[in-house]
Amino acid sequence: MAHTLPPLDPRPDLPADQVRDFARDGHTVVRGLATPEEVAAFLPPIDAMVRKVAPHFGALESRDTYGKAFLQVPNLCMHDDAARAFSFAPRFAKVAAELLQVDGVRLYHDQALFKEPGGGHTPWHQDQNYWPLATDRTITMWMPLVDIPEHVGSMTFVDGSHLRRAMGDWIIGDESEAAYESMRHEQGFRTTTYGAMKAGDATFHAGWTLHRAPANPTGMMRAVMTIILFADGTRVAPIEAPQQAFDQQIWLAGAEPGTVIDGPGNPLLWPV
Ligand SMILES: O=C(O)CCC(=O)C(=O)O
Repeated sequence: MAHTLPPLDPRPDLPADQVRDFARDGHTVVRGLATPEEVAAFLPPIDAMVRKVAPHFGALESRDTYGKAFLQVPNLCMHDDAARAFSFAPRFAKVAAELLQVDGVRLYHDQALFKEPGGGHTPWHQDQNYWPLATDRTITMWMPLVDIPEHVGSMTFVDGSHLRRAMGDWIIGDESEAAYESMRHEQGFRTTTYGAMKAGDATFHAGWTLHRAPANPTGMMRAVMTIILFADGTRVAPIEAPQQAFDQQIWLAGAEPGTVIDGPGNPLLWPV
């Protein structure tokens, strides 16, 4: 219940060189952004929500590559007080605003990404291919709620790829994996992974940063919560692909291109 949850209060500012490096690389890690005790308070309600809907995903073997990558459960904050306290946390939104170097950030949406035991790789993709947001000031916080060992691993990012913006128009799947993988060989991308992570560590990546994640060869559930935020003042972008029309309806309440995004589904999370 929300009243027993620890408050995720803001922390002091990030070091200036971390903000500078994020602008250059399009990704960073903040170790210990939440303490093990704090995460332990949020894991049970989030885990229960994911496990409740898990049967709807069907057997792992019957899914396509994207479906095998994780149980993707969006909008937890709209259905549960504890998830709302997590996803609306000023601590996380403040870090996002600092990294984006903007005065304020709004929620795009949250989602749990639980990679099951035996779950497949997450194909190379750029998130912002999905998002009709007329800004490059977008960011995802990706926080494991359990310790993730080296052989499960966290994401791999292509350094500086966010500066190229759209590198293709693939949505996530076998095609995006093959296309970006051959680009990687041809162009010799420099990549970074932060490897093993503790519960409460978090990576942040920009919406245009090209990334993937390895499969889960273990018997553990890779329980991860993500929060996607964008700069306050952002407008709806022209709709150029079917997945963007979907996002426009689901995450932006159908707001028309050119409209400033400020509806109740996209609350201002920083400053509070
Ligand atoms: O959790 C994963 O495997 C990938 C997550 C991801 O692609 C994202 O948060 O943008």
